[in-house]
Amino acid sequence: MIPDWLILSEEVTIALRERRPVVALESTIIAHGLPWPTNFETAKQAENAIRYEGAVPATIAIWHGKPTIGLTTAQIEELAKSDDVLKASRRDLGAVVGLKKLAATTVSATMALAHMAGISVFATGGIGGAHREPIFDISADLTELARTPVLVVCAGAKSILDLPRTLELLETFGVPVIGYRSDAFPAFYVQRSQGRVSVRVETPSEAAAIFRSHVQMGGGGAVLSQPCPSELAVPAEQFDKALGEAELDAAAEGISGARLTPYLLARLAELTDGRTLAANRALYLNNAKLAAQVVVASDE
Ligand code: PSU
Ligand code: MN
Repeated sequence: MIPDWLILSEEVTIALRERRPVVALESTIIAHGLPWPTNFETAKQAENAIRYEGAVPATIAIWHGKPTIGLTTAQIEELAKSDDVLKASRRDLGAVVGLKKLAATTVSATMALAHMAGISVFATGGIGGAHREPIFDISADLTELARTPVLVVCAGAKSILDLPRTLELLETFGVPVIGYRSDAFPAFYVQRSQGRVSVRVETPSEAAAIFRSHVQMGGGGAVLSQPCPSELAVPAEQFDKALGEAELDAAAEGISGARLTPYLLARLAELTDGRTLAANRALYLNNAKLAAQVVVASDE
């Protein structure tokens, strides 16, 4: 049963009732991850990519206190344009709903709401994880993956993070990292990290089969990773240099907590003349398409 406080669009309600494939999308990438108007264009393109594969997109946010599954184009545009949208991770859901706020949901909060609505596949750009030293900051995306049975399709974890630590935490939490046609754990804008996925697949239906078995045996979430398309991936040396500078800027400006990831992403876009932005867009659309293929394959 879907709880009555959860608002589902008519299209999503019908699709779920008829057991048609549905893919969840988050809204932090729209409100805080990408700048206007790239955010709005990319959000619409992600939805179109999902439809093209025969699935229904469900973009999720907290709309003035109402957890909403399946935003309208006008709502997506408002999130994309507005400067005062809150960023809600798992711990913030009670606060933004209780106080009737407008909030974008991160991977952790989107997973939680998607699961409550009965949606089990979700596409994003890159998940959060453990930040690099000396910062102590571990994304709630990891703990949500540990407990909520949703498959998160992504280009690995963000390249701004400590990826070996992030992978170790995923293993500790019992989260399978399924590599789509690649053994390497991708690094978001950068094609690959030194880390390895826990299992590799060649087809969407293999990924669906692993996820189904994982959940059957009491598992929580899983990651399905695919590298950024090679034409647009940022070379590792260029990325590392820009990140070094962005980290110094963040420290100098005293940026921490929920503001850190959006700050670093925006600063990196400036420092790379928009290369990280083009990579983010391409990898996100690629993930939306793969997520739809997996959910379509799960029904077969
Ligand atoms: N993927 C992107 N851009 C983003 C995000 C993911 O391509 O902005 C967001 C997701 O919502 C993810 C969040 O949950 O970044 C991580 O934030 P934090 O590190 O504060 O947990
Ligand atoms: Mn954090």
